[in-house]
Amino acid sequence: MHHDVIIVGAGFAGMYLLHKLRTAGYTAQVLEAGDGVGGTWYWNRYPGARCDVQSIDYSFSFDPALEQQWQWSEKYATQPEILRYANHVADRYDLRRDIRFGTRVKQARFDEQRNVWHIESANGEVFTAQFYVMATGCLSVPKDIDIAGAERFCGQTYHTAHWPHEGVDFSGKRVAVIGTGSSAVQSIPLIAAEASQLTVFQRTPAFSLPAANRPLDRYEIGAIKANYREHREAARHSAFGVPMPIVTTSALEVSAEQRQRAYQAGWDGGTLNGMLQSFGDLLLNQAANDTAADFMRDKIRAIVRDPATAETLCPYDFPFGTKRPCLDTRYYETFNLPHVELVDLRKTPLTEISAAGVRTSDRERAFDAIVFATGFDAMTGALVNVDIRGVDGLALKEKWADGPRTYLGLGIAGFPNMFTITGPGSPSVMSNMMVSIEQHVDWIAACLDFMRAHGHDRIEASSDAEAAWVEHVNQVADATLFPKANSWYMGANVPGKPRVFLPYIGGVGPYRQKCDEVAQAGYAGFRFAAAAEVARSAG
Ligand code: N01
Repeated sequence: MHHDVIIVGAGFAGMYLLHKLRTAGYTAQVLEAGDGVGGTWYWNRYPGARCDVQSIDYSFSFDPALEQQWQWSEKYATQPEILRYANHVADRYDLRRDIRFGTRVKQARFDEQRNVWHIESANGEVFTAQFYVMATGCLSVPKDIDIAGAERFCGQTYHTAHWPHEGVDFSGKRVAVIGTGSSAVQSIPLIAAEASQLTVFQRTPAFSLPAANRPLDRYEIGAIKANYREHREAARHSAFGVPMPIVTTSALEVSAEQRQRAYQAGWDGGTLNGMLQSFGDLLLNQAANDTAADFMRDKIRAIVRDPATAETLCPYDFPFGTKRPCLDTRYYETFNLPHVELVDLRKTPLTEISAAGVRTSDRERAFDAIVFATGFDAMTGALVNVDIRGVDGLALKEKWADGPRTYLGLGIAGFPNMFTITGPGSPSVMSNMMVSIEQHVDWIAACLDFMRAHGHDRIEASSDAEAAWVEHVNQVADATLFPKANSWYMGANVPGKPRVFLPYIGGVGPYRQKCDEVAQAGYAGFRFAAAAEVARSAG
């Protein structure tokens, strides 16, 4: 089956791209491994799963009628509500007729003679298209469980990213949670509410802020909707895709009392970036960052009653904000419950999973269920999991052996007519994904229109433009504290993965401006060709 565009993934990126392209008169087919739309919100159904970007921001802006009609019920929407929204979008724009569910893409190969992508699914179906777009998300491939013996365990095992659709009842069960990132921080309080005993195995403590979640009342929603267009525009030109005042003051140039007040306001505000953006240098200057980290550790000590447990929950070995902070609802408070235990894997490393439970260097603990909240092969995992072959049969996996190389996180030299949405080298996970998704989709659609208008059949990022962009992405990251952390932003959570800062931290607004300038300059840094020229040069 031939289409103008094959899109992989029916999350928010794939859905909006399908809608946008169809409206512009292209034929497009989405291939989706799951049985429903929603991407990350289809898979991550663990208890407590919510978005920690506010609902009013974590939603599409492309259709004013949609944003006026849809009613979010809470400041931070739950996974089921976001999934309902995704399904509403699919129905509203009649997307399902061009989405093939249960179709996992295995291989994609570019045919240079015909200027066409050949895409093969795991069940042997073959599709062809002029353009191939990976809308596969940044956190969609769970990291392999790198703990010996996991297959030996006789009880139930779960991964937060592949939670059973029917839910899990932990009542009366002895439960282990391994990991303390966002997925664990959200699920631990709810699992503790059901389980008879909960043991949390922590290797690296996270910094977590209270979400201060609450229902949205209709007056508040009305006020937002009255001003939605301006709000969206501000988001597009902001640092992280959410409108926020830009503070340039250093944390070190104000008094201790002023700092405390600013941090307290950030803590009380209940947003992911509020505290981080209370001063201009928290992500740039270690001494400034230390003041925020000290504030956070004091908060943990004030909440957690047992001093030894509190100290174990205090992060020390990375600057605040350089591993993604978490937003929680009663996470630290959960460790005050008598049936909740925290195991510090730095003191007693996890040696293996046994038939009965989890063995650490000092002892074995028996469980009925183990929850792996161990994270993802972020940003590149979903891209290299497909065997993608570009010019001269070059494999993407091979090209990226030392880390991903892209031009703007949109195009890759050697892979003509292929785009990535929120790919490595773009703001992606350093932003409100909805804003970045819409920006990439709009940019790609405008690029295809440009090609159609100019009779171009092929587009490819040049190696020079790609090299310059990779250098810029690294320079910007190196000016921050991010490289100090062993984070998934750095690829450091996956054994053997090259240590490279994966997203672009230059800001959503400046990045958008750069992409717009590239487009206005006739897609500077990309090379175009007509099919005839391609065939001649190949021959
Ligand atoms: O994964 P993570 P996540 N033995 O990588 C530990 C987004 N998200 O699924 O740090 C023992 O953050 C690991 O320890 P360490 C969000 O962007 C968003 O929680 O490697 N422990 C860590 O504690 C988030 O950042 C939302 O030492 C092991 C944990 O497992 C991203 O997804 C909600 C281990 C993994 O934490 C990933 O979050 C959820 C081992 N062998 C997620 N291997 C919202 O928007 C790993 N760990 C709300």
